Amino acid sequence: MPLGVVMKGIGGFYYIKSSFHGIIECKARGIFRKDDIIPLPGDKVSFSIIDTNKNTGLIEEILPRSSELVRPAVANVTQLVVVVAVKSPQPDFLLLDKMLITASLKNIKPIILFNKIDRSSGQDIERIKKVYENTGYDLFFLCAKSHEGFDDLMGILKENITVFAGQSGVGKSTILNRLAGAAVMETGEVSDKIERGRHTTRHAELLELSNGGLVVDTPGFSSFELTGVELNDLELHYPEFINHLGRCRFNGCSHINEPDCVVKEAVENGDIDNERYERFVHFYSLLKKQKDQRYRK
Ligand SMILES: Nc1nc2c(ncn2[C@@H]2O[C@H](COP(=O)(O)OP(=O)(O)O)[C@@H](O)[C@H]2O)c(=O)[nH]1
Ligand SMILES: [Mg+2]
Ligand SMILES: [Zn+2]
Repeated sequence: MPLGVVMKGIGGFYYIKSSFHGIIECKARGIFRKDDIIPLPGDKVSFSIIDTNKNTGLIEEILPRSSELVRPAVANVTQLVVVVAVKSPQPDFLLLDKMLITASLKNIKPIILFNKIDRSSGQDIERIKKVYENTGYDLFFLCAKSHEGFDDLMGILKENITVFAGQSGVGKSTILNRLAGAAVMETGEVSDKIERGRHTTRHAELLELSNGGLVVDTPGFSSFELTGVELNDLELHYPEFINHLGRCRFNGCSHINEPDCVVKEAVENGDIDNERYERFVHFYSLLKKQKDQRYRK
């Protein structure tokens, strides 16, 4: 039976791309609905052909997923590129760190892409570099308006399903249009888009690049909650903490108030960036509050 990838789903129809048959319009077997499984963009599926002339078929089976994102709803995502504008809109570093943690939680490789470097002084960029260069994340600095830096970015997208996420207006759609070599995504200033956005519902859709990489644009969001992270696991989602873990004086050290804490020492001597650590403390307190509330009920 042929295999393919769900590129998008609209109104009960799924568009499957397969190397042999091209794009096939499929319905899903009723059995999926019964099991409460809906094919998602990114799903690898087996399908049968119903009509070769009309290119229609039926999804027979959804293969096991390596990851599942909820916002946007996409399966088998391998990379999350968090796009941050160095200026306009002002970077939201809490949002950035939340997204990095979420990717790690879902077994997806996080990548940070700082865009609009033409809008900022070298000093601002140096400050951002200082905070993130020791984290172990892959960093990209880009001006979506020029051609610089796109070859490297294109290279890492090959053989991956990559979601581009970030605040509205940071340049996600501009970057994807440049990568695709065509204006496939709607771009523009935030104010125009809010107007237009009212009339359109958007579904996640996979876009295929010339090197075979699959990418997904997401509309920006104003809020993004940290969900599903266990309080005691938060430290594991900070790559720059990993080498220090297990070496604090206390077993199960939260790295907040305990004495002889190796993580805090690393912050003091600059191995771990102070801003990153402060946001860790912020998330830790939030998760702790949520946990305490759950127990009180
Ligand atoms: N100066 C500058 N403007 C950019 C850059 N990238 C995108 N923009 C502009 O920022 C605005 C928002 O871009 P858009 O791609 O729609 O952002 P999205 O909401 O993240 O998809 C548009 O007016 C773009 O032309 C860049 O690197 N430099
Ligand atoms: Mg956009
Ligand atoms: Zn500690």
